[in-house]
Parts: sequence; structure tokens; C-alpha cells
Amino acid sequence: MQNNNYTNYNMIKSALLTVTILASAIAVLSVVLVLAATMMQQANAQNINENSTSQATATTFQLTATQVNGTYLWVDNNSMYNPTLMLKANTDNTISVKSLQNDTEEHELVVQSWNNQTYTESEEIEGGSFDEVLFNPGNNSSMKYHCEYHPDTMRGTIQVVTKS
Ligand SMILES: [Cu+2]
Repeated sequence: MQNNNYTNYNMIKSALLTVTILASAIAVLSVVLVLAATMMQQANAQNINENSTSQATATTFQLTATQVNGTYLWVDNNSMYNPTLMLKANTDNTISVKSLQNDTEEHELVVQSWNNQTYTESEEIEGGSFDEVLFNPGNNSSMKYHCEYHPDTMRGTIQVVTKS
């Protein structure tokens, strides 16, 4: 009788211990998860901030000639089609143009004033080739760009940003 009680007591004790350990483990795990989620949110917020600042002060731009439903467009690294390029004033900006491997059409970037004066143009690109244009927009506030061969669809605006 005494022994039985003792065994029962031990069983209850170990059961309680198991429940306590499990509960603590779950508590620790949820704290870790909440912390991880908070840290990821902070990292994301930081990334967004970094992106918007780097965009305002960027001097390197990437345009790829791409086709969407049979229409040629320029696309940047953020999947923006015919993006507005925020070039830095009085600075040498680099505009890289790239064509896709399977693209047999030729493309050529042309940067112009609003009254069609050509400031600069790239080499012709096709079939995966690329070119880089170094361009200083001076003090102009805005201008435009297009593709020599697809001027109606591969076209966009250039904003010249003075802040550093
Ligand atoms: Cu083109």
C-alpha cells in the first residue's frame, strides 16, 4: 500500500515535470519566434529605406530590352517597365543597356532633350550583348530616352536630381 502510493506519487511527479518542461520549451520557442519576426520586420523596413535613398542618389542604371506580349519595353532590375531614371545632376551617370540571349532584334538607347536634341546614345545591342553609356545630364531638370528601333514602346523619362 505504502509502495503503491509512493509509485503513484513518483508517476504524478514525473508527469508534472514533463508538463512543466514542455510548457517552458513552448514559452521559450514562442519568445524566440516573436523576436525573430520582429527582427525580420526591422530588416525589411531598413531595406526599403536603403532602397529609396540609394535610388535618389544612384548614378548607375540598368535597362534590359525585354518583350511583354509581343511588345518591346525597357525593364530595370526592380522589374519596372520603362522606368523613370533619376539621374544625378552634374555627374557622370552610367546607363547600362542589355539585350536578352534569345532576342534577335536590335536595340539602341537614345537620350534626348524634349525638343529631340540627342545628348548621347549607346551601341546597338542584340542577342545577349550589352553596352554602357557614361552620361552627365548637367543642370537639366528632365529629358527622355527611347530605343532607336522601338521608339513608340521602349521609351521613358529622365529626371535630373540635384540633391546629393
Ligand atoms: Cu528596341
